[in-house]
Amino acid sequence: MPILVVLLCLLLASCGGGGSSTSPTPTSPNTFRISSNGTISPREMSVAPGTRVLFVNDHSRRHDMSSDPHPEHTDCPEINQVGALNTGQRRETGNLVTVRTCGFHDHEDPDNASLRGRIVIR
Ligand SMILES: [Cu+2]
Repeated sequence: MPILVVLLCLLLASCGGGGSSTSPTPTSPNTFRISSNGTISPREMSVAPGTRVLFVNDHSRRHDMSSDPHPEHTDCPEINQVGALNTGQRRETGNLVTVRTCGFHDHEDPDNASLRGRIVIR
């Protein structure tokens, strides 16, 4: 009998009475991070339609994350919502609702391969 109760709890995820299904973990799994050596990682990420992606800048200088192509930034305007990130700042994209591949770059350093990447929405 107790085993059955535990199984029901796992299936329904509603035991405990909190009523909240949000995780207390503050960091999103869908995160691009610019490290202290100025390299973004990962280089490519696959997400489901409707996902927001977080950009975190741990580098000692500002980076302006923008959609390809440079300088128009027209492919995936949701990425342009990230914009300029000073050291220590983080910001999300808009909802990436269209199934496609979105390239991005640092608008202030557009040819730097260490700051280019892709989001595959599928
Ligand atoms: Cu640009």
